[in-house]
Amino acid sequence: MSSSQLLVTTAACAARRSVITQLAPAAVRTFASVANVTSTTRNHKVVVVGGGSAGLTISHQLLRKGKFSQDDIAIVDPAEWHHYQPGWTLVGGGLKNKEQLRKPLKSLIDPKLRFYNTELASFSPDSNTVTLGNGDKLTYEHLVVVPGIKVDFNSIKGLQDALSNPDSGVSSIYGYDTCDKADRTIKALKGGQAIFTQPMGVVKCAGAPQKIMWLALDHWKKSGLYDPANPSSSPIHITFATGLPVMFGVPKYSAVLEKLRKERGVEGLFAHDLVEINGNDAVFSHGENQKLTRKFDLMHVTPKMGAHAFIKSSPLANEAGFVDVDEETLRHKKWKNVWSAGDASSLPTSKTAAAITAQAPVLVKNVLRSMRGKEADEEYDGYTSCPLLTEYGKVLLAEFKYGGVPKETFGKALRIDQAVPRRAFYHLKKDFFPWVYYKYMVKGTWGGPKGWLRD
Ligand code: UQ1
Repeated sequence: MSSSQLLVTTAACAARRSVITQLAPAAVRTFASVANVTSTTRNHKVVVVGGGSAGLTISHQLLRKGKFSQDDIAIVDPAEWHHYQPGWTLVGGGLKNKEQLRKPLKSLIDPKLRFYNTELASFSPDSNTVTLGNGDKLTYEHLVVVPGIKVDFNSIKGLQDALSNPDSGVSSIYGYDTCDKADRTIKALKGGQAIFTQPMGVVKCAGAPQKIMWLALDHWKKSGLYDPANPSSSPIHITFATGLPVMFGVPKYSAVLEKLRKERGVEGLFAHDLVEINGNDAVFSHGENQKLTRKFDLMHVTPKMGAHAFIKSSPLANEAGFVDVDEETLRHKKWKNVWSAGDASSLPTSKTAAAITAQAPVLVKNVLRSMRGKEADEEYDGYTSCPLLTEYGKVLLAEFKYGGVPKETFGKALRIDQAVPRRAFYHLKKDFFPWVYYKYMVKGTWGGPKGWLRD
């Protein structure tokens, strides 16, 4: 997860800069340097691209190993704010205030780290160099590429306008500006059709599009506007329209959620992908070039998401635009001193902050081992998690690894089935995780299901 949107300077600007530095005659070059046009180059042992969950966690875990001096590690990120994005569902459900979930990014970075609060323009992995937006260059021994993914509000026609129109009934918990609009629109709805969407393709936290629906349903139920036992005669009707063929990607949890959907009278529109919003019409594509138009009074939209352009266009990306790393070691498949984790990586697991708790220690150990000339043999098993709110006061704690195989932290020790929604998991999600995140995780001392890290 990351609010760190590393914007690329325009190609034209970058090209102009390199022409000046490469072709200018000496006299002009002197003039250029006086005019502060020539770029500088600085060296760091590790450059971390991105100050989101993965960037902060990895940088501080590295620093805590005691092997690095002042400015050995650098973080590049243009963002002013760091957001606890898993909390935006709680904002949409009226349980948290969005301002309390963000902190100035600068305030979260240890002074021993060098912070470049600027965008990144390009990667030159053959020369161990990255170029910043202002033309300055950083060289490195190891590069950690963790800028997250882009939530593309332009991916659905009419979405931007609908979101910014305060009267539209359209919201999204996937953005700081619109997460509280979800709460306002849910509370304002007294009758009519409510639609909750999930797109086809990669999204972060694949459970969130339905978490907000379950909270809304519970609110309407408590307000007497929705009767799960008698949905057709309730003032409000609820539809979950998803690009996926099922409720959730892991069969064990999907079965439970499908049962809940049926019990609660929610219509399922599977393999339906929202492509356009036109007034109160939602247009979905499905099947082979077929379109379905539905009227709505409230709609919660999950936009499409994908790799940032500056990653997609770089040599580090795979075809889909993600940083192409080994699934177990997190090391780049081509450049041995390049690493990735989190949303920007090609790791075939669900993109969550919980996944980063398991990825970060593996990446850190492997970077340190390879710095000592040793084999990078620490392995990530694909662990990720989705604390899925099914109503106010209850969470189903999905935890799984590669292949959609459950890997439940409390299952064995407490002899419980985490697919059963529970109050204790609700408090983990609402109170414990936001607290442990800012107090320990971003500082490099929280290992997720493993608890606190000691070394
Ligand atoms: C976790 O550590 C964490 O980060 C603080 C989350 O929040 C985003 C989580 O959702 C989960 C599941 C974990 C994993 C920790 C335990 C104790 C299961």
